[in-house]
Amino acid sequence: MKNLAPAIFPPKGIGDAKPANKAVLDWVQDIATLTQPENIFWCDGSEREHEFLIAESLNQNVLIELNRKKVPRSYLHRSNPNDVARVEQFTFVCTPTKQEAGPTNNWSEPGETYAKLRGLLAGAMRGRTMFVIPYMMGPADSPLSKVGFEITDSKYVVLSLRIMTRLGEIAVKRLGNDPEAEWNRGVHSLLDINPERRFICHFPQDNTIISVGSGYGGNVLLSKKCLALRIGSYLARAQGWMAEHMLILGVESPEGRKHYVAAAFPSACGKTNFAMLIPPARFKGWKVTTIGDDIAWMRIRDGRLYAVNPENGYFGVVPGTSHKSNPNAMRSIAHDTIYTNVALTDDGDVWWEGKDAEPPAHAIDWLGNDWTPQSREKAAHPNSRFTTPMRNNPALDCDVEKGDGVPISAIIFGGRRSDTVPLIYQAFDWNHGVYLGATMASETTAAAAGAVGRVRRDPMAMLPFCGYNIGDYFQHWLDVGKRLTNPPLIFNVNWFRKGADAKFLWPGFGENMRVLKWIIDRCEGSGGALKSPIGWLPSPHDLDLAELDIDHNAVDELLGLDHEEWQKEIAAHKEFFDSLGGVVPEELQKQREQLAARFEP
Ligand code: GTP
Ligand code: SPV
Ligand code: MN
Repeated sequence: MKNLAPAIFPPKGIGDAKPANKAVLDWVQDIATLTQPENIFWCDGSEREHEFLIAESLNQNVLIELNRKKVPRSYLHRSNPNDVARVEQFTFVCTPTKQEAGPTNNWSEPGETYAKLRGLLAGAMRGRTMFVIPYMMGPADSPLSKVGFEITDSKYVVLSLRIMTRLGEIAVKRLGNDPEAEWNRGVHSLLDINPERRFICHFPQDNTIISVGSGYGGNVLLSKKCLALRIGSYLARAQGWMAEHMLILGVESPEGRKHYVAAAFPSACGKTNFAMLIPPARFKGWKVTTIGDDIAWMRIRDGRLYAVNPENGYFGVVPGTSHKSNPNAMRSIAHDTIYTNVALTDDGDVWWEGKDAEPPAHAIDWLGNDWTPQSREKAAHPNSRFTTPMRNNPALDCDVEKGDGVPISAIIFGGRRSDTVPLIYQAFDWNHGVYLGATMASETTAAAAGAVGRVRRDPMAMLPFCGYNIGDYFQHWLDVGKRLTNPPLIFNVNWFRKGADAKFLWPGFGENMRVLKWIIDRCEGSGGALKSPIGWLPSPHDLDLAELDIDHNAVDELLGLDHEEWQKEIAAHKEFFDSLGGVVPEELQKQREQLAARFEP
């Protein structure tokens, strides 16, 4: 087998930041004995370490340097073509019983799974360097923050985690020397990047993740989906908080009144774009700021929900990103960014479908092949990504490091639905809102391997990320509601409804401010709405659509309820609940019956 990750040998003073905690040292020793690396590299996140790793990654073709004038300190990485997205079918939750993992997770027995994985890891790092990465999720002084260690044989993972997490000393300090302290154990090995030996396994009871056979994204940056969501959601339920697949944004009116909202949209359904929204000219004086673009950790304080973003950077979808759709993202990724699976132009710049301006006359596509505008293949993979520090975001919220988090006024659910679901509506109350989240659906995207465009139920956008029984997760949401004296209002949006011509009816992106404004109005008790069977619906004049080039019919269609479509939708809710095999809380069954009854004449 070709060695995919040849060892590197740092000079003195680099790679020797060995922590003191005995539990960590014992675990590293165990994994090293098993995987047999050439050497161990203890990461500290320093500038010197970074420079050394970049130089070695360039040497070994893990990274390609981009044109320093066009995109300073930025690099292109090409993943293996068989390894370009999360693999849900190879993702496992290994609780002691299948029932704890629940009907929506792949389950495998922990003892057998450890044995299988240890078999695959035996000798896997021979001739390679084993990196030990200490990282912290969440602001420095937050009670919600968590420490993780990731062992990996991938330099790309080290360089990416340096952007995505708070890496190094800060985590080591937070953990301290108590061998009983809570921290997450993550083991990752590329093995030979073979889909047949690709497994992403979670052991919630042990706070442990083992990922093998992939080098891509959410499969290997174990801080993200594996810790912050799957293990995170498990810990959150046990400890009384929430770990959610949500962006968090701040919105400030010209008068200086500020609200924070959190929004759960499934993968590749618009979180990063919404989190970085720039209001259109009509909304002069309004400001939108970003707390996070993918994950929210929330706790209850004084009867309200407060959220922090556990991450330190953005791992965002590249295709479609332009100065028109998302100027803040374009500015963020103009420097100090790792690009994965985009096209490389002849002058060392990056290109992708949907970028501003004309396509280059010639480029090298994400596979490394020649590409011209006449090529049938896409230049960038549909799930190509940027990895960029949140500090690059011109719209970063000033309270992003606030340990207490920011108070959440509204929670928004939303999916990618061509039909049925209106642009925006509001739940009647918390429990009804939980029902909206529990029954949301979305057309599948390139963020996960498999068919694209198939409508599937994706409760709270957590279907691939809930680390325990989904019925217990629904109950946790209901229980949190009981503890909130000042709960956020809950909404549902759909940017993706299509007209008869199969085109999006709604312009989306910055124009989503118009919907956000209505949400804020509702939070302040001012926005108008009509009571409909599915919830509070704005009428066209309740939304500020001034200076927007949109047809009246399109607006009617966007806000309309087609009773026939909703009969099918309610039947699909029932079918989904039934498919979960009796774990759905009584309250949500009742919500469904009430919804059906509201449609009766
Ligand atoms: P993950 O990182 O996978 O969790 O995705 P995400 O939810 O952050 O999605 P993102 O904002 O990256 O958007 C995914 C795709 O949807 C991109 O191609 C966007 O251009 C497109 N998109 C985002 N917002 C809108 C919108 O308001 N309208 C339309 N039509 N497309 C949008
Ligand atoms: C998602 O799929 O929701 C992502 C990308 O945010 S990944 O990190 O690959 O999971
Ligand atoms: Mn995501």
